[in-house]
Amino acid sequence: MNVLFLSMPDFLPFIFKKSLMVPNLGITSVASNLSDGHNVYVGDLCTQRENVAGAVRDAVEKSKPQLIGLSSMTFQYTTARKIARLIKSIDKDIILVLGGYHATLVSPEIKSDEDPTLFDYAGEDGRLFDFVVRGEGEATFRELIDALDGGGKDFDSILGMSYRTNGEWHHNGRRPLLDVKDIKPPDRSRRIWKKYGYFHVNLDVVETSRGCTFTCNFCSIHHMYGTSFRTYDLSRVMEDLEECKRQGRKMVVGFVDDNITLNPKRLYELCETIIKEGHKDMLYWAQVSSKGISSIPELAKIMKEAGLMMAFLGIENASKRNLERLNKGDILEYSKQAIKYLHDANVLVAGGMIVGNPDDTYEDVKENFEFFKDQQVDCFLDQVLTPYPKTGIREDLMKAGLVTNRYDFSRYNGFWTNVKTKHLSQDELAFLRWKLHREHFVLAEPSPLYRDLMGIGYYFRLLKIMKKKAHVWWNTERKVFEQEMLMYAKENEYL
Ligand code: B12
Ligand code: SF4
Repeated sequence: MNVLFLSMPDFLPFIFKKSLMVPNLGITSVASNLSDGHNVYVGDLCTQRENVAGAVRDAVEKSKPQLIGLSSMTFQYTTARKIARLIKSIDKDIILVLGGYHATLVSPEIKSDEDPTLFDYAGEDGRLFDFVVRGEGEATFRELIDALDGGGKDFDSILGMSYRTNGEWHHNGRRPLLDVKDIKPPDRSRRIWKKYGYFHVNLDVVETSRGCTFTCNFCSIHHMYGTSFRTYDLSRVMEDLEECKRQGRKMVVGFVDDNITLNPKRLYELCETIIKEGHKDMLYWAQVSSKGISSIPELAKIMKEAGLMMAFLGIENASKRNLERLNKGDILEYSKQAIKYLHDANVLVAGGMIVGNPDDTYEDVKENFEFFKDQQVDCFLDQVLTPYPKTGIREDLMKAGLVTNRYDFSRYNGFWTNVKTKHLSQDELAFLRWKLHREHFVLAEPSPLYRDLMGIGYYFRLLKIMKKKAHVWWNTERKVFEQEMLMYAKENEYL
């Protein structure tokens, strides 16, 4: 059978279309775990943002698929639906399968009154798609392709799948989590477009574990993995790194684990193995927790030695009240310690910040930006609290009447403001966050570490800062804000 996978082009609107193209590991992994004998093609539409419709047509023409699998997060589903319509207009007989986070959230196991607004099985969504794969896709999708290929229609026994027959949808039971030993490593040679990267740097992604045992109430991963943590053998991780390296050119590898620091001793061992196996010639980034990094003082050092250049640290908030509300626990002191350890080891810190919590005032939001600046966080990843579907925080915010955009999920990416606080309207919050970001990050002096590590890049950044600053010489801040938002609003319109 000819099978094509496509991941969506939508990204964070403030990132230039051509600057950051991250491969989607989900579809590469599912594609690599099919039975032998199929022609499998993997296309990441983030590499084709300039002409998405043309790229889809081209991929369909060249690969002649009988079946196409689309991968989508919630904020990308509007685009996924448009691509599904386009595919059906090219050839109505192509079988369409939806998988990934959005598909997982529309599982019957986690029913909610809002379901038809996410995926309307009885409406157009239900007619466009033929199958929905919920949860981990490797085994479910393999069984589906085998069933279709064998000509059989015995879909009942395929766990984790919803399917349509004679216009009616059936939802099979949930599939238990896979034993990760059964998941074959991703085979990147199936990718049809290869220009991934961050500007001129080549970029790829690798996973060393799945899941997280923490219970932050703004996070969607629990519907995928519960509160479990499964790790791959280090030999499998090394094999995967080897494959990244074989693609040539200097490579930056992102570890996509939810929380690679959950077992700090294992992470230490992973770094030792990277060094021993000669893979420290690649550069790495990873998502880390404050507790994990601060638990072993030497951890950051060995991570740097193994090649880690940037850590995405989940600081989230400077207020203990807000950390409690996010079910994050009292991590403030751990965060300070983790930033210190990472900086001492010369690792850049990209700090996650969530503003727009229910009790936030102007001062509370400002306090967060000041905290990040005081701690010399190198890159601010400030987001507005987003009521992602079926999260605990969505329920809380709905009850409190603080969700201002309930159903336009295309705006659920942390950049757009979909809530208000008890003290700030949606518009005030959006403007405040934009203004403070400019004042404390864009217009601030970069941290000394950033300056050193960026080398010549630092001067490019200075130019960008000056250009941004210049805008407000002939315009009011409010005007510049409105112009920027109008520009960003068009960013994820591809078809
Ligand atoms: C790494 C990562 C990133 C990276 C790389 C993204 C990328 N291109 O892949 C970066 C940092 C860039 C990123 C950014 C964002 N991310 Co992110 N990210 C993740 C993370 C931690 C891991 C994703 C991953 O690679 N997992 C490993 C692979 C193997 O698993 P997978 O992708 O889930 O795929 C499996 C299944 O979903 C399924 N599947 C997936 N696609 C398909 C398709 C078919 C046809 C089938 C059958 C099955 C299938 O099978 C796969 C194998 O089992 C997840 C959390 C998580 N655990 O998944 C969040 C997550 C996906 N991100 C999320 C969000 C919100 C974002 C952002 C919008 C916002 C933000 N504030 O960061 C941006 C959006 C940018 C973008 N377009 O990617 C949310 C999505 C929530 C939702 N309801 O949609 C998640 C779940 C995190 C969370 N805390 O809730 N992200
Ligand atoms: S630590 Fe990260 S991955 Fe784990 S629950 Fe919290 S936000 Fe999700």
